[in-house]
Amino acid sequence: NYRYRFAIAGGGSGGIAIAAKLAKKYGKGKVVIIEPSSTHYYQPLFTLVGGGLADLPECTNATDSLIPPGCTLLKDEVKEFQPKQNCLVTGDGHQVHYEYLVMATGIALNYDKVEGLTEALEYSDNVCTNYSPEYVRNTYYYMKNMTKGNALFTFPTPPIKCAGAPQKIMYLADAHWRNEGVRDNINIQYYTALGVLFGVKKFADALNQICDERNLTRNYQRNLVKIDHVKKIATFEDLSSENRKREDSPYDFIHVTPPMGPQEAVKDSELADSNGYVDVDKHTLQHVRYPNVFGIGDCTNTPNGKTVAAVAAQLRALYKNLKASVAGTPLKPKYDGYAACPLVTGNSKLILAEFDYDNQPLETFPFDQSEERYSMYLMKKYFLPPLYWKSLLKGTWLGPKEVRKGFQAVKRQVEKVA
Ligand code: FAD
Ligand code: UQ1
Repeated sequence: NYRYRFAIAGGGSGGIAIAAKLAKKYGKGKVVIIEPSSTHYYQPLFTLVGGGLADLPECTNATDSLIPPGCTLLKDEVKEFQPKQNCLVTGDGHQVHYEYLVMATGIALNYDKVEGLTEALEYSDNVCTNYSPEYVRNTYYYMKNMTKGNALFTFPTPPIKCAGAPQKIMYLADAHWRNEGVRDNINIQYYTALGVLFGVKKFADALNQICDERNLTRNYQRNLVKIDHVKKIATFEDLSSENRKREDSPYDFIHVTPPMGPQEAVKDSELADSNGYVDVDKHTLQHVRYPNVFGIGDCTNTPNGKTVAAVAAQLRALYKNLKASVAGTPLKPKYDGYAACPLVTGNSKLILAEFDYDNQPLETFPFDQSEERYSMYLMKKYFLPPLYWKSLLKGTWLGPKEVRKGFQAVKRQVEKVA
């Protein structure tokens, strides 16, 4: 049995970042991270790996090497949460008692919810997904082999992490096939369970225009339910029809975004809401029933875009509120729902969508971010990965709020002078 002041369930983006902050503040031996995986991935780069613009080692580090000084890693999964007893139980049967618990278990990828998908990813040479490190490299290989026919890109029923990723890879594939001179022989179809291309109108308008110009067909309210990789047929449910009519669509290449859901151990626990996600206040990130439990990242039920960018912004509010909770003072700092989605729209082009809980744009830079820019692509490829490894995971990057404020102040001054 173990006893720690702070237990962190999950050592992904959010778990490591908050552990770093807590260990710095409260000292050695107080924080335990419970994480089963020996490899940690910077998932935002998966899109570029799938597009042949980065390689997997750039997204990869050993979990051991990322554990902040003063923290302990328990290489195990949490099997059971017992919040009434301030305790959790691991897969190996250890009990971990805590004063405070931070939930950071992420979201589960449910490939098995689409009939035939697991087999198709394993055994076919044209069904791919950027969402998992074991498959992401295939995307580019299959893309390179594709010279004619139907190319499909899917988006499942939400919530999912990085809601832009299912279409980013379509833009990269389109660019690749144009470069190869085979684009005229390929029919590109985007199938989304949603009724819109993107949740924030300003950016959706820009993306729709790109799709129109590049002949990328959008099919709305279509949810992938089955893949027959022998016959090469994808089956979709029409969510707009009364009895969810099924439609078959033959493919020669398909990029699938798997359905996602809460982790098993969380879903069945007292920490979950009725949908299975960790039930926290969307502004303070404190659990609504257990005040010594907080949540960060993809595992919670806050209605923000599930991204690393959101994790960074949440870290600011979470850390301050945890400190207040320990000190017995009122919780104040509020998370505004900030999330960012760097929409790669070509080999060296990017629309940087940033927005809040109300799906209103919340842009950092003093220019129109809905325009495709090379500078923003360079930022995604060269600036954000080191920002992640060297700053977010060390607990020192709390999102671009201060940068945004700085630009706004300069803009006001310039306007005054002019
Ligand atoms: P994760 O980083 O996924 O970590 C969760 C951890 O919990 C994992 O290590 C897991 O092993 C562990 N865990 C799970 N169950 C248990 C358990 N029972 N006990 C203990 N540990 C457990 N974000 C952006 O900001 N920009 C992007 O451009 C972007 N692009 C993306 C593209 C792709 C293809 C993908 C897949 C993601 C992308 N994201 C992007 C999203 C981003 O990676 C996630 O939102 C972010 O990593 C969430 O952090 P997290 O800590 O909540 O979860
Ligand atoms: C960000 O902070 C972040 O987390 C480190 C991301 O995830 C990789 C992002 O994609 C973005 C866009 C941000 C926001 C950062 C800036 C400088 C606008």
